[in-house]
Amino acid sequence: MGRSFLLVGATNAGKTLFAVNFAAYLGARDLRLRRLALVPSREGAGGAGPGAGSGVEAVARVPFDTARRTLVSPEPYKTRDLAAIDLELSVGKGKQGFSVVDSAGLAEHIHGDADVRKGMAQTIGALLRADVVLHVIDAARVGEDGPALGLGRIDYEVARYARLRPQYLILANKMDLPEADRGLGVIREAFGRDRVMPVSALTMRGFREVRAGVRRLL
Ligand SMILES: Nc1nc2c(ncn2[C@@H]2O[C@H](COP(=O)(O)OP(=O)(O)O)[C@@H](O)[C@H]2O)c(=O)[nH]1
Ligand SMILES: [Mg+2]
Repeated sequence: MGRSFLLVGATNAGKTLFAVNFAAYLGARDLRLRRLALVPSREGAGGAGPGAGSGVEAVARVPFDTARRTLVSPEPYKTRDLAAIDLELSVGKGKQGFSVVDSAGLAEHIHGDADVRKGMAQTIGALLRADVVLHVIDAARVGEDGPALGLGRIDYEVARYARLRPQYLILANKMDLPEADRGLGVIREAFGRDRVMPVSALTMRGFREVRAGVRRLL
């Protein structure tokens, strides 16, 4: 079954675009998507995958173009529930499977829509179980808003939970945008230089380093 890598972070940080383009980068033919139902894990460990006992709603194979068009959106809360993408990487002579789990974005306020609230609760549940947490932060927004406002309380909360997991990496995303360099500095200052990887989900910058990081953690 392999380990689960949970993508988590504020809404609009680029989690879904990262998931889709990283799968494409690893050479997958299409997106093998398992939508995970809102069923809590029975075992309570081993990630958010069905191996952990959570219910599976549906399995779909989605072409990358369709996924980018329909799943990625500037409008918040497009992703409302957990979706696992099954992937594999060559390791030595063989292949090792793993999954990248995309999650509903988190926000500070209590959202009016019950489905969105449920999605957030599910994300927090997954955060407490993930083998590896990939915390996605929009570095361009952090750069624009500056140190005081750029990092939302949500990112500090995610970091607090994520530090409890065995592995925790931060993807400083949108490095293709002009303000992102400054944002990267702020993020490193706040969360430590070692775990922060600069990436662009759009241009795939930094994907080689992420792949190397993932391979070490399989
Ligand atoms: N310029 C740029 N835009 C990005 C990048 N990653 C995501 N976006 C855009 O940011 C918006 C939110 O992306 P999405 O993946 O849906 O964010 P999510 O809510 O975290 O899943 C979309 O309009 C994406 O096209 C990136 O690396 N660079
Ligand atoms: Mg999303």
